[in-house]
Amino acid sequence: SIFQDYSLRDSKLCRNIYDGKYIVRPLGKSDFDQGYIDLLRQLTECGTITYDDYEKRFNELKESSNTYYTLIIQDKNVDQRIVGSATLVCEKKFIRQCGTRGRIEDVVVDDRCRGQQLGKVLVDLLTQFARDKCDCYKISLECKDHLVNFYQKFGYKHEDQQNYLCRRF
Ligand code: 16G
Repeated sequence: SIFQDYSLRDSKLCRNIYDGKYIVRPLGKSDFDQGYIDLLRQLTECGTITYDDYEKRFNELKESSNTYYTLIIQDKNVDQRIVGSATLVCEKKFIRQCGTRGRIEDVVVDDRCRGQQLGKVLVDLLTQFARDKCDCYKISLECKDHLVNFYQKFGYKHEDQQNYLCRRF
């Protein structure tokens, strides 16, 4: 997985987090019980998800090897709660010399833990990983207007003549 061949502990960004009150690590099955889905509800609707639903989807994602990389931040003190999460999805293509395109998805930080740069740690780590380990030729993301400034700090920008279109069902 990501985090076996990518030493999070070596990352300067993560050092404070390891020494302090948080742990950054890949999502695990037991995170269901630590409030992972409730954290995602702060981003969008999740419906009713039982442990069986969660485990089934977790296994499906894992079986798609080298594709889904979810990082979580866990509070070491407050009930071992999951307080941050973000996912990198790597899409393999024929174009760009059989290249790989990355997408940053489902970035969420608990309302109660704002202002501690937890979102920055997640986005930085996944962005570096996408570039250095997955060899992505580009990474993209979609976000609300008020978050454009936040993502621009990591080098994400609007591209000329590229629009985000969406059809909902
Ligand atoms: C945001 C998220 C996207 C997520 C979507 C959920 C980031 C960078 N973007 O656009 O990943 O899937 O919200 O909203 O985290 P939806 O439920 O309306 O699709």
